[in-house]
Amino acid sequence: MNSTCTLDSVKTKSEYLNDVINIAMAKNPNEPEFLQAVKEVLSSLEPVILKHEAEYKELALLERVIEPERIITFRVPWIDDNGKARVNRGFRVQFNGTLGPYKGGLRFHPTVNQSIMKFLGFEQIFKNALTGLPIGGGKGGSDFDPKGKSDNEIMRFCQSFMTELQKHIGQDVDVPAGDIGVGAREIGFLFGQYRRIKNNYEAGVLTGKGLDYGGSLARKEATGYGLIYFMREMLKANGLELKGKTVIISGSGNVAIYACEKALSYGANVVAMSDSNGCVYDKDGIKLDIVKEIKEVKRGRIKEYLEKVPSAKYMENNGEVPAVYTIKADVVLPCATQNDINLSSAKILVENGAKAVGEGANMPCTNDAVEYFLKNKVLVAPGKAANAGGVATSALEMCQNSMRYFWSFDEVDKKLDGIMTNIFAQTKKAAEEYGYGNNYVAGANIAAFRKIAKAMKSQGLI
Ligand code: NDP
Ligand code: 2IT
Repeated sequence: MNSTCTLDSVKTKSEYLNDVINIAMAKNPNEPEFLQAVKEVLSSLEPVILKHEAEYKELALLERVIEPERIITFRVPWIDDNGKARVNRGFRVQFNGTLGPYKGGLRFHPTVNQSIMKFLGFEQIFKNALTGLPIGGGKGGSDFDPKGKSDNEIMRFCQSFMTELQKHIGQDVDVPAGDIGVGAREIGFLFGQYRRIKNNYEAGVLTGKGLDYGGSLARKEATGYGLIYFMREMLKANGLELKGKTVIISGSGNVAIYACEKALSYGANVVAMSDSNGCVYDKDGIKLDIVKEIKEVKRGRIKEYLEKVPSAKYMENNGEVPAVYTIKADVVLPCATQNDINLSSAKILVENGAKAVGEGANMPCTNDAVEYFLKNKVLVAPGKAANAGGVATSALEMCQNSMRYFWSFDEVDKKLDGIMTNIFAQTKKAAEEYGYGNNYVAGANIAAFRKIAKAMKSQGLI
């Protein structure tokens, strides 16, 4: 989705903070998603910055936080099934390596550009800090569109992409994983090419690997399950629970499917899921096995759900509010892409009685939509905290690879639950400490920023 971020300045009580936001806008005028993420994070840090203004200014800390350590862009040539030469653009943004090797997914989607790569890399720094695990922030991908491509085309593309990317990654340098359009199939092809070029079995160079060659049990489920663990904690802290709640989910990919699975296990009633064309509404409850078959096996469209459940309704997207957000729900889980919920969608959701929004996707709500939710007492679980279960479990995969050992599904799942519970606790504590009440959006930014700022200060001016 296109950013709806305006290029207006943000005014805070900190002159330093205002200056840095103005610098960001002047230096990145063509990067609306990146500026949106920067403004959202930095403006919520106001009380922290006011406390340490002189020190941070002297260290140029904020200027460094918003400047990637390195951006790599490269040409990805490949041959399609008709023998035609094609070219895509590849990216890797190595944003901040203070806490560990750069870590973050690869996105293959036609909308990928530098602004989107940078906003994702920026968010990843804070998300990874919240996990408490030793991982820095990075992101990558390509404007390659995997839709409609054969397995052979996907393989040829992945091999070409890795032929260049391998120069810049390594298990102690930068560890990519999946994101939109990149799942186990793509990670397999990427890993194979890396191994071939390096002549070295470096299992920890990629995560999200297949279970038969170094992948972690529960990594596939981790982002969606983690989102629901975070949601459980957030609801509990506010006297609510998932049991009996009506849930709508945007998307029907990896995050959406496993968020649905865990929400169902807590007794929620998930009534809708979507893809970029539209949504299915099944008031009797989504039958997840059918969605898995359509999406994980056939790589089909969500509309095909009706072939198995004719009583369900299909609603095509048209207009600025995606169809899924017109359905009444207590809990809303945007698990598709950025800026999926704009102010108009937020208004409809609030009018329909939404109590909580859990961001499974990265930055799925526009900044004005988040503000509207918070003003109307809707709880918001911010993506950089709520969807951190995926990258946290990736870090657990790296840990298992280093040990040349593996844990059972239950062991990984218990660790994941513990990590998400802890992320919520840190988020809540920071929000309360800085006078933000149950604004967990600000709480997550503050908890993460304090960790990064402290470590950056220790490592000197680099
Ligand atoms: P998948 O590729 O598995 O699924 C993406 C889903 O989102 C599909 O249903 C897709 O529909 C939909 N979607 C993608 N782009 C758009 C768009 N422009 N408009 C409407 N719908 C769209 O990706 P994931 O489930 O892995 O990722 C979903 C979100 O979660 C992303 O924001 C990602 O960054 C985030 N995330 C993923 C993690 C992971 O571990 N995988 C971890 C943390 C966050 P269609 O098929 O029609 O394109
Ligand atoms: O946005 C994300 O956190 C991911 N796509 C997962 C990254 C990872 O390294 O597992």
